[in-house]
Amino acid sequence: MSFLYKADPARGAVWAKLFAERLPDMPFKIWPDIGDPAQVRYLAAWQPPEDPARTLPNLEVLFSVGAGVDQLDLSGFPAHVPVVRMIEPGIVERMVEYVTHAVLTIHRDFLDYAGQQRQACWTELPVRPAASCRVGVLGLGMLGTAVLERLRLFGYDCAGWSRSEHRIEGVACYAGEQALDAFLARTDVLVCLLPLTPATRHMLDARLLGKLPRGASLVQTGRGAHLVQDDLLRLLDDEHLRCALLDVTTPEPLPADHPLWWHPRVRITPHIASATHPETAVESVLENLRRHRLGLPMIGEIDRHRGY
Ligand code: NDP
Ligand code: OXD
Repeated sequence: MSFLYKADPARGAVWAKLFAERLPDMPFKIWPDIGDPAQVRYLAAWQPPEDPARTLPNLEVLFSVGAGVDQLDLSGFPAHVPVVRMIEPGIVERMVEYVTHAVLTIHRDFLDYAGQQRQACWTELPVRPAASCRVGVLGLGMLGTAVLERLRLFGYDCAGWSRSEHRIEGVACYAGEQALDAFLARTDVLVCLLPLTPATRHMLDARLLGKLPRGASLVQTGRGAHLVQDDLLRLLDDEHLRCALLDVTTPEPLPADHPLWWHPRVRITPHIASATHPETAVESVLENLRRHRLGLPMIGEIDRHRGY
């Protein structure tokens, strides 16, 4: 019985060391050195091998090395193979840092000041209290909830939107399609932390973004395909939207001549908002291996029909 890792090799080396210390009886393989494929019972991957049912005929669990699972082509995995996403504190904390920085950048006008600096311009802009800045997070899961809990401490007026009802102290929670317009109408900084599913693909289009108040901004930390990029450009040029901070795009990376790279009201980072922290990620996988062996539910198992 072996555990196969197929993702970033540098992180894989850390996983291998931790597995050797914590679970020495489990041979740990790093793709493409998979050993005997029939021995592979567990796979941790960002992108799984092609035709997994044939390549890894005895696979029992697929672990995503990320919090999202849309990057995994699950069509080749038999229905009995559970798919488990990454639930670990490191990925949560990195995302909280990123979104906090993004919201502060927008609220405290740092994009404007960067533009002013390029023109050697020294002009004070009015300082607005955090309470006057209405932040709205799409997605109230592991990441959206943690982000809102932190932003609330800065005094932002916080709200979130999800499919089902949630309760988060100090946060106005909206649920379902019927509540979306009201949520958007009270949002100055929209943060996307949704999973990419058929229901959320291209959801951030002109229709939805147009329901934000004039002068609102976007922080896009979900997946590139949530956003209709041409619609975003149009809304920025019309000054309906003030600015956009994009961590994810379509494609990744954008071609060098893509207008988003050069737009003065857009800031782009290369899908680094968060990442699993190998030490805590391995802890989480080891706990799930223990649960799987005992026949207990694993933490982070997704619903393959729902897509998250
Ligand atoms: P979770 O699965 O914990 O939460 C997803 C949330 O989205 C839930 O609140 C869910 O609602 C809501 N949701 C899903 N579909 C819909 C829908 N159709 N309408 C309304 N709400 C919906 O995910 P995480 O918080 O762990 O992660 C979210 C995403 O963040 C990941 O899928 C990934 O795409 C992205 N990500 C990006 C990273 C980056 O570096 N840029 C890093 C890590 C993740 P409900 O609670 O009702 O089910
Ligand atoms: C993830 C990511 O889903 O890094 O974990 O995007």
